[in-house]
Amino acid sequence: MANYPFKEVETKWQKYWADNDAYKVSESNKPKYYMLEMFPYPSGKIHMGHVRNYSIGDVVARFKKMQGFNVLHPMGWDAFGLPAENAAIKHGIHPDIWTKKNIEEMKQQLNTLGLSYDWEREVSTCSEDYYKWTQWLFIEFYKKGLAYKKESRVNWCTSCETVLANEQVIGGLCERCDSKVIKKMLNQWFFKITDYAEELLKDIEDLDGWPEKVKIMQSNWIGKSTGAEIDFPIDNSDKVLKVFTTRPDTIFGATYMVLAPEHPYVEEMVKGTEYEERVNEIIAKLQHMSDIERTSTDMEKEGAFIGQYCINPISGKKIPIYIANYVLIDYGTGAIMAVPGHDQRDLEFARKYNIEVIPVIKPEAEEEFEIKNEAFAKDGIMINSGKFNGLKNDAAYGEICKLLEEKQVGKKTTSYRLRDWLLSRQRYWGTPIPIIYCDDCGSVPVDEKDLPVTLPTDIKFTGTGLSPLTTSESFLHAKCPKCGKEGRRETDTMDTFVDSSWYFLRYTDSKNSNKPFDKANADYWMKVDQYIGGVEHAILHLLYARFFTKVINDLGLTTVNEPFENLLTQGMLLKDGAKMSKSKGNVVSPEEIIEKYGADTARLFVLFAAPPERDLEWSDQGVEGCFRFLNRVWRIVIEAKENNLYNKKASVESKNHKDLKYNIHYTIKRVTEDIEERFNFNTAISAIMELVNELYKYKENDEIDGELLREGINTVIVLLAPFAPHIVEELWSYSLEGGSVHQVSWPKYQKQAIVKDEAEVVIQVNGKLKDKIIIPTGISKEELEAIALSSDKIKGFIEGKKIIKVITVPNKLVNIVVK
Ligand code: ANZ
Ligand code: ZN
Repeated sequence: MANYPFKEVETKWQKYWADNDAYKVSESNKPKYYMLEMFPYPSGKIHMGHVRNYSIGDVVARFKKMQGFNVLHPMGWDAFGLPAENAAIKHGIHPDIWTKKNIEEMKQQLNTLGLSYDWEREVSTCSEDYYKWTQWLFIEFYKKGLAYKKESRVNWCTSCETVLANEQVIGGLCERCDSKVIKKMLNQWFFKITDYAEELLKDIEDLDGWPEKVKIMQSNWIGKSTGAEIDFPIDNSDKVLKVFTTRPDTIFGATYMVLAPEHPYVEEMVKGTEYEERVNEIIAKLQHMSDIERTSTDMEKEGAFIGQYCINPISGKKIPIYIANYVLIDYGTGAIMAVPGHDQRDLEFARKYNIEVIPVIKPEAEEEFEIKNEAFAKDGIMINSGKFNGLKNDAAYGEICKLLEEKQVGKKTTSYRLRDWLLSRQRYWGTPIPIIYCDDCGSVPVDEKDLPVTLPTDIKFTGTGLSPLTTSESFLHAKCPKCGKEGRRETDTMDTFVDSSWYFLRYTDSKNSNKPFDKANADYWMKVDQYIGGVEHAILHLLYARFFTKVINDLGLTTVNEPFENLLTQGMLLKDGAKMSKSKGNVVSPEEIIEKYGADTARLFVLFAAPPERDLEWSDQGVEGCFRFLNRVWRIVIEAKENNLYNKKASVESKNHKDLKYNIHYTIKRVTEDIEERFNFNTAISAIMELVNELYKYKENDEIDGELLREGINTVIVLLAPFAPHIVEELWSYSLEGGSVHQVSWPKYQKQAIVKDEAEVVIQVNGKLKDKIIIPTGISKEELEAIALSSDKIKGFIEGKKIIKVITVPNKLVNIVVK
């Protein structure tokens, strides 16, 4: 038989679904389920990673719908960003045109996959009716003091004259032109995400539906440390040096101080001294180094004495002040007390510059204790620490903090690694920041009635560090919303992570033209019940989305405080053991596979080849196998109808019927549990494959029960519906079952059908195991006892003895007590 005509089938049903608004949803009083996959950047073509991500989501959406939920399953476009701007510079196409064309193409490709999206809720972050509300939210943040502008150090390419993200600086050089990158102070917009650091951290605990590894990454990114801030007076000066330490218990071991080279005190202290030149040398060297490089443990420690001393506020000891490459300006206070006995980085530095090492904690068991090449970072007993000697160091920690507070030279404190979110970009293709500068009124947010601040089209791509928006005269000039005087617009646009931090809320009410979304709608649909995307978003996107959700909640716009109930991070797609990527040239295009085998096969393969979180190895044979399986399903349905198999009647109750009934219902149970509890789509699919094999065997029997065969075949069609949505529609309609199979209720297994009708019974004599027998279930106690007593093995043990009593547990055990 020829292969099934997947092309006609798939086109036919895609059209049917579109014509019938099959996936349109609205708010109702049914229980809801919000299924969301991370929206794509409209690069122009979908790749296999998209196919996998969206197929996983589609299975869940279709399954939940069949279970009776009101399912929201939307799709949209993360449509601002650099590639569109680069295409514009390179090919002279306007970013807007480039982006819209890509969206059209990708949407068409997504539709060939048969994904159950409600396209009426489509959002595109670059459209005015979306970014109007991104701007509106920015202003709400601004009013709450959560958006502010400050001077900050940025990576600056000296040739492109533009700001670079940390990832764009490779070994101190610009990724694009290999020119020197320096640090430069620029006035930039920030979101005050640090105000939410504690809440973002604490609430991770309640994210039960998130993978552990993502929760750990988020915690580490927030990076909470508890410790103390301590003031060290600078000798011969009225200044104090404030340090942050997690180890106030080691204060007697502080033998030098270190300032970050960029610390404002440094310049003041060395200006005009013999130390100035060396210090400048070190600072120059550090400009080409990322924070990650600077703090890595392999990094060669380097620094210099700067000619001044501090006084240890507890011991009174006078200690030298250094600068060093391993101390960062924007963590803690940008200065440390260095304790080489107990901190490895300090020890390496101290050895290099011959600075004294004083151990102040020793292991409990050792008498003689000396620091060699390794700092002692464990707990122990205090030494060389005046009146604290002999205490355990954790007790000393508390005592020393108390003393610091009494003397008013320090206090317990908490420090976070999380920095405020720098959102300014000197770019064109992004959401304009809705602020007007006025000589009299300062920064003034644009009035709500004047939103959106639209992107002008009369711009030039300057190729300098200035935002292209500075070249638009029509854009630049605006009246101050407060006093009406001529003002000047902000020309930076927003980081695209801002756009994607609230899109899941917009989907709940995507057409609203009066507000970002209606509270009732958002409250009905949120949280997202299942969110699926790549693990590369495990930190920033998810953290920013959580931050936005919390602020939006505090603004009273929703009741939810977290956006995503369950999170699944899907694995990578590999081919020949390597990640599928353009640069490796090992890409399999979805178009090619769909052309050759159809969308149902493509979907089935990516779902069958591995569980969703795991990496998936591409296999041509695997794809072939899935295609053959769908053909097998196709043929049995056709054959059953053509040969009138459903009308057959069996005259006897045979074991074959019973076994098939068992298999049908056991398969329903397995598939349901595999989808619902574990997302083990691979084992769910293989269970369906096994049932198909059983059906093929069954129909070859002399006697078949047509009704039962029909039940089996229909079960296959229904269970397969979430995975391969087109072929099942065709087969359902071919079998004249009526309506769309996607409207059918998900089947429930019958409990009796999967009760095994045999049981293994243990026979004991005086509590000791002597025999095991298989019996039909449901026989009476007396019958079971009689069978047990007549067992040949048992007879040997009880012969000539007196039976005192027989204890019987039906289907399980018979214990014969003898004397
Ligand atoms: C003295 C000390 C003794 C320290 C000791 C550690 C061990 P986390 O846990 O990451 O928060 N530190 C503080 N600010 C720094 C900066 N801007 N750049 C580099 N290092 C800095 O680390 C806190 C510890 O890292 C602080 O505690 C400080 O060194 C150092 F046995 O102070 B500690
Ligand atoms: Zn003004």
